[in-house]
Amino acid sequence: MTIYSLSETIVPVQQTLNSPKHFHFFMTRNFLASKSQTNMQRKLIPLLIITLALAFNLISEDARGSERPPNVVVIMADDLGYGDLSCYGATSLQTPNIDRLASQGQRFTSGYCSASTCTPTRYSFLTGTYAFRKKGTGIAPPNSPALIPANTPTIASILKSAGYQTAVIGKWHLGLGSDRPDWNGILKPGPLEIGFDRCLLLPTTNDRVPQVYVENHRVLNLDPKDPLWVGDKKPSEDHPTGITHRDTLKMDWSHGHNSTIHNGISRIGFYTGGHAARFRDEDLSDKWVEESIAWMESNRDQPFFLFFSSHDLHVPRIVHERFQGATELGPRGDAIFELDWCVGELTKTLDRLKLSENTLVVFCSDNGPVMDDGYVDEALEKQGNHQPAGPYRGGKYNVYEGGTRTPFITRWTGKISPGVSDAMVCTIDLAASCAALAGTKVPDDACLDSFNVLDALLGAENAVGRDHLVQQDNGQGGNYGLRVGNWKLLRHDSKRTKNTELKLQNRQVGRYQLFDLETDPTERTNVIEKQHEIAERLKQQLEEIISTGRSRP
Ligand code: NG6
Ligand code: CA
Repeated sequence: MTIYSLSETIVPVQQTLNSPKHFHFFMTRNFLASKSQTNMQRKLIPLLIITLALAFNLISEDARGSERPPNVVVIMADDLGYGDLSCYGATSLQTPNIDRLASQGQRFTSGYCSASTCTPTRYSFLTGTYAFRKKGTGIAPPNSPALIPANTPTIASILKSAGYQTAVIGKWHLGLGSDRPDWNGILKPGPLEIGFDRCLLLPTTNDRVPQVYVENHRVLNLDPKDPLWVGDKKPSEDHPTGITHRDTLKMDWSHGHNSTIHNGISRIGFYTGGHAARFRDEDLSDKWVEESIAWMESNRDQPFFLFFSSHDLHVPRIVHERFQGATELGPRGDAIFELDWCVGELTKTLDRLKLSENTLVVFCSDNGPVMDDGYVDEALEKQGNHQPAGPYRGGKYNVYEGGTRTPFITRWTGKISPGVSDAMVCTIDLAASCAALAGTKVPDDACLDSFNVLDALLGAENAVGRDHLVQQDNGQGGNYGLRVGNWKLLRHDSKRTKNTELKLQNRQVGRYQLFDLETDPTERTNVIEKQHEIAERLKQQLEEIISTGRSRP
């Protein structure tokens, strides 16, 4: 056997071992260079090559393991408040799976979403830019066009450029299409145009029409012979609605939500057709969990980013039959229980695929809690002692702490030491922080308000997170909160609010209020007169953040 044939046998061995090609080229070329070898050398050389190749393979396997950036799984709940989980103090229901996640990772006491409604928080989470900077980012209607233009850098596109596979599964609520969604054609732009490789979506919220899934660019299971029409006017005189057929509903509405009926529930907006594509509310969570598991399984060998966007506990709170009555709190509590089940299934899958030690899981919410959000579902009647916003004032739709300070948990087995963190972090920071995690850069003109708080997310000792945070209610020109350390400034630009307490208050208070969260976490004592200097400093800081168009360096 000549050394030349030897090299031919070694190369395939090395290739199956998956060791870097330049290594064996280097090795074989150097040994091949000398033709004057003794017999002994001829016998030893192949052995040496094999030994070195094996050793190098082991080393490089190891190096690859530590070089591979971790997967990122962001689980975003809908309308989940600070006090809604047992790991955040709830006693009226138990959330064992989320509690386990918290006990294995960091549980944040100052974790925020950036807005107190869904669309602006999701806009900011994906783009890393405050939604108040962009017109039209308030709660999106059923026929909303895509609110994030194609090719906008997002957490998904940033991770994709770092070699991740990316998917969003669940609620979208950020619009589809350029002028409006083309329900029977190609739904573009959407997630696939801003960095996601795959999507399976509920287009808006489930209290808005239509109840169909969008898979990548199309409505899933749509029969072309039964086109889907979506609009905001009643399509015909005899079209059944929540008003005309109220006595047939399986869940009554309390305000709004009285247009087209599907699955015994009347919704916001009208639609006809697309019957084969329609889903049952009860099956949403199962479908998304099943899809997420399949997607993680098929992407287990490369870094992936999964945005699991739950609909629990948004209205209508219709959980799967097996969870109905799971709690004493009625459908709202049952939806928290269903959410907890989803978290359990996803984390179990990571364990089964042996990915928990290579996956950063972030659990968060899109806005604070609301009880009656338009359906008669006993949320208030069965509330008992349950405090959905925990100790905080307000909730969904306003800029008190309860509107945006929400459960926030990070877990990365073996990397994050378990504990409770007071560092201030926000969903808007995930873009810059995950870029750092993946070892890539955020473009200078993107993610204008996203701070790299990775050390806080990973539970580093003494990490403080951000030093300030702007909170907003809904869309542009609404109300703002600015937290700096323990100080919280409220700026009321809009008297248009769905929150009666705030509406009344907006009439009574001036444009600004100041609270000391250390001594007054429930924002009851306005100290704007007493703390004039601090108030002026915060007013100016807020104005600068709004007018300069960015808050990160
Ligand atoms: C409101 C809806 C509310 C909910 C919210 C959006 C009415 C009366 N109220 O306009 O039910 O859908 O929009 O919620 O229609 S969010 O969590 O997606 O922001
Ligand atoms: Ca929400």
